[in-house]
Amino acid sequence: MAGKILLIFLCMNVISFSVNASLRPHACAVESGGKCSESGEWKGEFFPGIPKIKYEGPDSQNPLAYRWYNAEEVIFGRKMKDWLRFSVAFWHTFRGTGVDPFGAPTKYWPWEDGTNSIAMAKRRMRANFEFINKLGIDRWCFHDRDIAPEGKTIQETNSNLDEVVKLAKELQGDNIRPLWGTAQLFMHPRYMHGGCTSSELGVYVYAAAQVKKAMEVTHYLGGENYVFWGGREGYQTLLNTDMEYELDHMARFLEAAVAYKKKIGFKGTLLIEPKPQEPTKHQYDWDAATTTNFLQRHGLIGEFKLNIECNHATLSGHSCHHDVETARINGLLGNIDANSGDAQTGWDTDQFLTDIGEATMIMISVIKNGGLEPGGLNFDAKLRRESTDVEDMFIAHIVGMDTLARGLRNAAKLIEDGSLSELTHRRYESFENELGALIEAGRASFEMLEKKAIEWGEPKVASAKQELAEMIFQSFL
Ligand code: XUL
Ligand code: CO
Repeated sequence: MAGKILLIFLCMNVISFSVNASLRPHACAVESGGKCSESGEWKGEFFPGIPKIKYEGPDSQNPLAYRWYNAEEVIFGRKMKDWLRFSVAFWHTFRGTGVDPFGAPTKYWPWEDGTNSIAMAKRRMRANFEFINKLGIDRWCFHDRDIAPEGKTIQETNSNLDEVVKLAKELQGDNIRPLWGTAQLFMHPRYMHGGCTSSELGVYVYAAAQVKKAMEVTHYLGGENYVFWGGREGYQTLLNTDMEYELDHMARFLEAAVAYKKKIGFKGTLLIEPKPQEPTKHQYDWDAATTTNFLQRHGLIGEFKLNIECNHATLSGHSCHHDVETARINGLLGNIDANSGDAQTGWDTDQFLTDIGEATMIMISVIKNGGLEPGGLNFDAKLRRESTDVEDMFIAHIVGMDTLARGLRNAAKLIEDGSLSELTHRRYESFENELGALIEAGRASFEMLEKKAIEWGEPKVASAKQELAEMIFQSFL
């Protein structure tokens, strides 16, 4: 447990304030081969030798090609790229350093100079867009603080952010947009008790100012959604915590965000991303069901949807498919942070999803949901500490994209074939009569049901056919 708690902070690997700067190269990276000028500008490509990634089909042996993701191919009347709506997560891909609680950074990307300067932020942003363009993805996600450095005052921080965001807008061109933006309310020490659930009024106020600005820049960049992940909105011990009071504060904060969204004309969806714990011992948005209940209780249900992250779902003791389905049947499936945990570890490893079965189940839900738009599939996933080549950044995204593309193909075939849904449908067949209809209409009293029970006697109970269901499912993988 102690080990787990220790891992919590660094395994998030979200931003590199904690990186041991003395281990990192300074000014222009030594390995830059003269590509980095005195002004911090970068000459030429960040990823030389890496071509634009193309679809080559399942027989390809090329690690820098798609085997299953064929952006323009139409499945169930929609292009693959429009079903999948992939997004690169800036924090993992461009701020992840490979640190863990026992070790220093392992990744020294050639364009990094070890500083958190604005020049570095801009150079990194250029690398981000070359990366996205080479992958052929149209979307990216960011936290305010991983794209631009925090200043000494709110005004200075906001102006840093404006400067970097202005460049990002230019680099986005006509096709690339943020799938979502968000405010990072968990890294800075001021947020140690939470942001909107902090016991300190000054922190609540500061968090509001930060979210206001993050919503503005997401809107400015044409973002399609805005995410609230309450990493520290929770508690470490109930002995000093008024849970009801904190939850009410959270609801008021979210109401203010809804009002501000309307005021600035932001049309994107507001999303809440559940996670049970890490970094807190208990996070209030525990899972999809808990968050749905919170939204319901506070009258926020029409204003928010959910961003389901697979590794968060597994941390809460569910499968990813379970939480995606819980969100879907409540009409709240807004976005998926498509990643995966490790079956043997109990924390958020944020690995790229490579399990074809899991991807197929997720995509069945996505198809049933009629797609995710304006949401999508965000790769909230990182290279592991030991993967240190620049090309690994591409390979990781390619395998993640191919896994979900393969999942989409399998899910479409399964749905088209119909035998699995027929098996499911058959299980409930006994309700397809007059009495079943009365029950479903809420018109069957206990007296009426008791009469039937006496008349029918002991019911016959059919097999659930679980293994057959698994056999059918597997034949489509
Ligand atoms: C942390 C996590 C975040 C959110 C955005 O576990 O998933 O990166 O997705 O704040
Ligand atoms: Co996430």
